[in-house]
Amino acid sequence: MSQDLDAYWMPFTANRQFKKSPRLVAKADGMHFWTPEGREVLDGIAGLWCVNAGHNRPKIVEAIQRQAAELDFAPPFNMAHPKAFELAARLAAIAPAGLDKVFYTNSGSESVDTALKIALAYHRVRGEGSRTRLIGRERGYHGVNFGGISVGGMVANRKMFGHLLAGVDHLRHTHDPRNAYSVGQPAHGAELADDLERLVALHDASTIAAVIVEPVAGSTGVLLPPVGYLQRLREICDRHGILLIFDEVITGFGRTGAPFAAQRFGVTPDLMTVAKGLTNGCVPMGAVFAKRAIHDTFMQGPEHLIEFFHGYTYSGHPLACAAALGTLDTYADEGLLTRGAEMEGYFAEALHGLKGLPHVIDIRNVGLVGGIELQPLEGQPSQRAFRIFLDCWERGVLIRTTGDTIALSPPLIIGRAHIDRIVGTIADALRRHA
Ligand code: PXG
Ligand code: PLP
Repeated sequence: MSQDLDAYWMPFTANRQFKKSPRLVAKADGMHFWTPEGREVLDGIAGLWCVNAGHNRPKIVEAIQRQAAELDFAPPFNMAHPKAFELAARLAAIAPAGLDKVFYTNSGSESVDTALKIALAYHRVRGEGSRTRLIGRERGYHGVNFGGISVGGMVANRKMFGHLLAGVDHLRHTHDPRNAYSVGQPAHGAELADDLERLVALHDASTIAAVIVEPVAGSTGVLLPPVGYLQRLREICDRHGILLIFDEVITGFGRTGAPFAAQRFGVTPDLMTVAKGLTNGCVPMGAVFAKRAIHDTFMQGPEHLIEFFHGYTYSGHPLACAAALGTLDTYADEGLLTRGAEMEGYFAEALHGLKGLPHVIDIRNVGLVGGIELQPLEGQPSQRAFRIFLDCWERGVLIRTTGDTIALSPPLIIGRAHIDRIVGTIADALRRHA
């Protein structure tokens, strides 16, 4: 490797280990990456849960190229460009019923912090400014900004950064060993939603603004909502005037077999955060969907005043809007937002076929998301899964590991032969590392 790797401080990476044996990709198309040396690697994780339509899709590439030549930037404050409106209308049309207002950000982390701010400000503008508490959940991942790590539940992402936001509390996570090897949603644990009642009893509803959860927790190992859990959370929020926020940064745009997990599970939140699949990962972009009534609550007072003091230089960036429109076209042309439901059966069967292989202790799935949990190596958490990751990479399959769980989230264009190849490569790796 002749390239100088020194200056780049890499995110969420063991920098020293990586730079000793770097893994680079230089090209991508469809279901595959290629390394700079030209070695083909099958993408089992849609880049990083984001390239839902597969790589290098013509409508997206052309939209970005055209946009860059036509309008490189448009100021988003007090100004706009047509595609920002066109995209918002298209997004509202596929969103869960009622979530028809769209606020743009540049990432999932920004979407989360934006949604938390909308929740706090909403209560305040409607005269309930005492609702300042935010409730997250253990093992939640909501990005890396201060709001997101405050409501998040990953210890390593929190412990180095001081006191975080004040007044945050957490529900227990829903992972329960009784549910091991459930196909799809697990049976046990709806009652864990009652934790919210416990926090209401402790803090009083008049102090709680919102609760935020991932419908399916992705980053902490593909944890599904038990049957009835999200419904119960919705009921408790309604009873106490608490806003329910779904963080759909991973689950959005077809990942669970419906356009959004809210639709898959039949529960509609008040606010919904997205990113990743919004632009097929091609240009950074995120968004927050809000119920019309929440948006309209802000629309009071003199018309010449700003209603919500928030926004980013790159909110609704022209390149991002163009990429998102090309992405929505591609999803629509190929039925990708529901293709996960069609492939779910085959994917689930392949994944659950790994049961009984060395060190496998649980397998979880929904749509085109899978989690394969391994027994950690004694005293070396996450190392067993990392060895499987390296083994698969060397054999041309890209997977992702989090702790000792292998996470799969392939592009939604995946075919049966790709599924066989990914799962077969993992099976061989598990046998080799028995
Ligand atoms: N919320 C959720 C639910 C996410 O999964 C974010 C917010 C933050 O998005 P940004 O765009 O700021 O990264 C995420 C991101 C992994 C992994 O493999 C997951 C994410 C990001 C990087 C790695 O676990 N999710
Ligand atoms: N820091 C400074 C000094 C700025 O001027 C700005 C925006 O103008 C920001 C941070 C925020 O940047 P962004 O809008 O890209 O989030």
